[in-house]
Amino acid sequence: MTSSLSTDLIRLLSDQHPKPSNILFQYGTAGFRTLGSTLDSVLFRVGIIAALRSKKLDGKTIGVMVTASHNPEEDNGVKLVDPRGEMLEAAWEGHSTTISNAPTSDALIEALESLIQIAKIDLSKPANVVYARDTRPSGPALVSALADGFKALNVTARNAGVVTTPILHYFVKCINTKGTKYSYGDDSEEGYYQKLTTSYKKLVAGKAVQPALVVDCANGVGALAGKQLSEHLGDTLQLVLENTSITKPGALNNACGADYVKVSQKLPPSLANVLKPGQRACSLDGDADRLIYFYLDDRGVFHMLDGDKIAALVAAFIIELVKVAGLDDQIKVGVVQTAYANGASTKYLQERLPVKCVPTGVKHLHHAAERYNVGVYFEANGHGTVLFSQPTLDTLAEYQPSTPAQSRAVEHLVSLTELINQTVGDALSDMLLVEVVLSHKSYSGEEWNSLYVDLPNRLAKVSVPDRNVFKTEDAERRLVSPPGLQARIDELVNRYQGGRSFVRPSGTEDVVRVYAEAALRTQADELAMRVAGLVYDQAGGDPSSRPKEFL
Ligand code: NG1
Ligand code: ZN
Repeated sequence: MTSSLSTDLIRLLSDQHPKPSNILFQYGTAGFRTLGSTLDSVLFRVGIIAALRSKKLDGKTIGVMVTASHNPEEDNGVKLVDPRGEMLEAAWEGHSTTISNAPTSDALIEALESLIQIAKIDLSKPANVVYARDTRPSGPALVSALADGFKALNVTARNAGVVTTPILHYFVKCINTKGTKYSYGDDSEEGYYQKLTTSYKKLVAGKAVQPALVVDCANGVGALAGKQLSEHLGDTLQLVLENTSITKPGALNNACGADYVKVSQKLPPSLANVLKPGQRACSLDGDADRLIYFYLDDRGVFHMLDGDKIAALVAAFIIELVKVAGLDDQIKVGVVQTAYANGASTKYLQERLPVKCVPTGVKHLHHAAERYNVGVYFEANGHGTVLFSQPTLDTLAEYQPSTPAQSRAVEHLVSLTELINQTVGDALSDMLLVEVVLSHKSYSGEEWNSLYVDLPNRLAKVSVPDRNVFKTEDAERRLVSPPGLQARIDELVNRYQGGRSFVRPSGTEDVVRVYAEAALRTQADELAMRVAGLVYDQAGGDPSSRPKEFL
């Protein structure tokens, strides 16, 4: 192992992956994400950054996932996964942004040398990386640019192929805990499906088999994973996999998938002749880390069960098990949400357990959830999971139940810790979790939906010249910049019954997002459009091209 960079090799390879001069890259809430055709240099550089991150952490395995999740097919992206299977440490987001923007190969080498100094990286340490991609057409070329980055730093890299984002996170945690007392599982796809389905089967043993579940795979990698999961489930749960065209150009996330359902609040048209009234269905997103449920009622009216409804369902179930187990003094359950959580869900949950609101972005939710014994975190868009703290896992392992009912409840809690992905939101794991609860409670979609009634809401996007002028506080619920805009939003909100609205710059797209809710559907829509109009004008949008719907 050398203790300095092989600058000649880096320069040679970097010259094959030049940075486009007109683009400024940014490592945002979910890594780099933009048009796939512009990302070649970023992928090469991320290969090097992953190597340095691994060296910094004494050769622990770092994950790299190539995906743009729910975004359109022509987009792509890349994010790094830290050794415990979690999102990259915040300081390295900044390092990654700096390195991705070095204009030339020489500037790149200079930026790398500066990071090595600042972060005190010992280059003689080994570098280990595991990487994967989703089904996007731009994936293979981007992965080969990534591999050139690995070559530049002599990385031991394992290609995990085409898998879901949460499976990649699972691999990272398995590899880094192998052979320790915290061993998380077998680092193979088979190991993942076995872990999920074995715990699922334990949890539903003795319960009536649920009617078939329709799964919208968003024409993405979830189609591959769904098929494997279905085979492992056997007849314990029948999955009807829809939108599985992973090679059809333009199909990914197009009029289907979790984001389509959540944002449009509609049934994917492709399911119109598939879904029967009363039947349960769910949509995954393009990399299968988001999950939204829905059903049609007897009159054929569409009802959506989003991340907030999943959080409410799951939190209540876990609290009940903890109580039956006789552990309610020792194990406290809490929920973490973002400002996008429906106001009705927040009210419902706050009446029952501690609830915390944090800024958008998985890392914020994950870290806040870690502070509870059992932390349930879900974004309204369907991304989320449940974290069990190590002391809670120890409590469950050591507990001596005094009755058969207590013993069964503890076994169920232990099985839940195996079923639920502890690294990141996982649509397939979450789907089995929901199915477990529905089966235990004998709930139909309609009964689950009646836990509380969602306030009508609308999410809108506004394109502005510079979204970075929008700055927020109070977990993104209020704007501090541009000055004066928040007061004008407040003034509008006050005119609507049950009104709430907030504005923040997106961390994954070049837009500003506007959210609004109100007591009535028409009012929520109107409030969202009026706030969007204010944002457009304040941000210096051209009056002649002001979107019609903002008028
Ligand atoms: P941005 O683009 O920062 O709003 C979106 C989602 C986040 C999160 C990330 C990562 C909304 C409103 N925002 O972030 O919750 O999922 O993408 O994919 O859903
Ligand atoms: Zn996703």
